[in-house]
Amino acid sequence: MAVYSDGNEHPKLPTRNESTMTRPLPAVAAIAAASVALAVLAAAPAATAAPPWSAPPPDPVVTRAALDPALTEGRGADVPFLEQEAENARTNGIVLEAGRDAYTVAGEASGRSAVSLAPGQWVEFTLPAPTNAITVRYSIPDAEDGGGITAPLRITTKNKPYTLTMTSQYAYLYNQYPFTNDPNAGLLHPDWWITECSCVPQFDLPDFQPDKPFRPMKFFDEERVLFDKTYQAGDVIRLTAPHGVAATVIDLIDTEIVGPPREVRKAENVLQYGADRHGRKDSAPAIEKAVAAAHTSGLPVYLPPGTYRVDRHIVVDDVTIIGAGHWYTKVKGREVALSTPAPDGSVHTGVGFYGKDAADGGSRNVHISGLAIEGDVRERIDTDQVNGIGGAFSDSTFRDLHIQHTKVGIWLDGPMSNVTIEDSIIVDQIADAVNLHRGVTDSRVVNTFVRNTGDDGLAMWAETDQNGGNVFERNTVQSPTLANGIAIYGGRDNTVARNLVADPVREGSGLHAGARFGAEPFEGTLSFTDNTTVRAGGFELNWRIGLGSLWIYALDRSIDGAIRVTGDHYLDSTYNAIMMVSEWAVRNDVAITDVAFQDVRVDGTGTSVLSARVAGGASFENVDARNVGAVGINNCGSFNFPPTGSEFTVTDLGGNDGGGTIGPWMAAWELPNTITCDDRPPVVTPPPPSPWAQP
Ligand SMILES: [Ca+2]
Repeated sequence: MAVYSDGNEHPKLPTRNESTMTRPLPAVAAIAAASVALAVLAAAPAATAAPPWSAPPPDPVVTRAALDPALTEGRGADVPFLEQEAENARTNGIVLEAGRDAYTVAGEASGRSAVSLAPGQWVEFTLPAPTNAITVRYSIPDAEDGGGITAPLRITTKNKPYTLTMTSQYAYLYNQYPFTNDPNAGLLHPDWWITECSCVPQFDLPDFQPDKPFRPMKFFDEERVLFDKTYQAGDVIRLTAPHGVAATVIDLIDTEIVGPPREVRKAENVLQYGADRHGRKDSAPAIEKAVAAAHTSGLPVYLPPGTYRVDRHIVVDDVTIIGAGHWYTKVKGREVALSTPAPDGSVHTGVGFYGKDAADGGSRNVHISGLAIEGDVRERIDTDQVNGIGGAFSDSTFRDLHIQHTKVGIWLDGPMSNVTIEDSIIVDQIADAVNLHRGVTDSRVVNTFVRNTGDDGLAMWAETDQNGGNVFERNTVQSPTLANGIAIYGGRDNTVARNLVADPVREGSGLHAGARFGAEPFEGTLSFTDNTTVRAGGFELNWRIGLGSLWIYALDRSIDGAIRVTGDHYLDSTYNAIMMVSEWAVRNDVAITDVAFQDVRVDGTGTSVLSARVAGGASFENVDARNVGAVGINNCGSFNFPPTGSEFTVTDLGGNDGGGTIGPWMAAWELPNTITCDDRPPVVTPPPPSPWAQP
């Protein structure tokens, strides 16, 4: 989540002196305008001559989150596909200059770069392995008045052309939370403080008009194609931009071998109950009949290959639903406006499998696997239940799912216990990919791949009822366009382990623990273990300071539960590797007191290893850093600057080696609490991450 529960969009800047709050800064609106203009700029004729089709193909550059896979060994989801970034491929278009600013196309691209193609231009990839399926992440412009466009992308293989339909109908959100599809809208909340003028326009600057489109975001979408034959390693696939589209931006492709569809004979087959596998007729009643039959027969429900139209929730309890695999079985629906709001406040409904409400006891023993859920959610309405999976489930599993274009892929409202989400792909969401909300216990999200969320990738939110004993393990989260890769809001004894998080953009970072949004306290031990982040720790637009790739934020209350960070790797942090922070207004009321870092590697920070902007402290043991851009410890404490030193104490437990431009990152002179506070030290861009020599 990136917006405060009190309705304020911004925390006040815990700045060192008032002058930095009022100093005019480069208008973000200007950056926004520049990024939209990019689509036009990128359409300029390219100078690069096209190599002939017969030229020997370049070697493929296979990456994970735009990194050498060797740098992420053992972390992140074990996915069946191989990623290739377009910026590493051969093209006669333009490689976008790498950049991490919000509201820019490059900033939202994987690896923070992509290729922009004018009509007829192309990018081509050499296949690293046999391939019969491809996923393309792309961006095309919005319609002039919003709402998106569609256009064909030509895919040429050595003996056959295919066409993939690109759309920007699910891309492009503008303006202030909860955003709009209208690029021409004025401020949605003129009575909110905004960073663009450092003012509340309605009261301070009634004539203020933001540049339009204001704060454009969510430029990308992705689409996939299953070929009817298998191509070999070394074969070339060329993507050619359509005519009539000023610029087609290709971010990356994923290629893989998809196995044959799964057939389940001993099952309640939805076709027997009248489902339409061609996606024309509403299949919800047929699926419900099959579910009812399954309750009697004890068999699973089977959805053979096909597209099944479902425009509302299917409520499930005590049933197993199996598809032929998420490349073959798709449950797809339109978002439907309700004539009267539902009791839960929804004004729309849409495709989704829902458990019974927790208030009604929830559902139990539900197992759904092997299918895709494709929604039709184009705007963010927080009261709408338009999620791929929703409601309350205990003792349930969700496996091998592909969820796209819903509001939140899987939003669970507990209390509930023992849910497993595994081996799934959740992409192109308006908000989170997964949120374990309210009293979710002993549940796991494992080996799941997340890309292009409009809010936190994976979240645990202990609102009202305490969460506990949950695990996020071996997941990959890429390019959340708002908020965090992985966020933990309160909870007891939760674990975040062996995940890979890349390229968060704004109002959040890679890994986050926050005492905020009305969450229950942190209790027991929150563990961050063996995670890797890359290109996180970016610029916080409202505070106007750099975050940390991991950031711990005490807002509603102190964080005095134990937080143990062990074995994490923070690579290429845009600003800091680690931030511990409070809010200016509560800086004398809260502290973060029981945090220990051990065996952590920091490779490349634009500024510091640790930015401390809260009272309390942390211990460090064997935290090694290199390519550190600023002072290792930027210690502001809680900004009272007493003569006894900062209110934040650093405990050196030994073995904290390495550093950067200023010398050792943990130098004796910084300990235990030397005030080194600098809101905005100059950023020194580090070299790209590289292998860490074995000790
Ligand atoms: Ca890219």
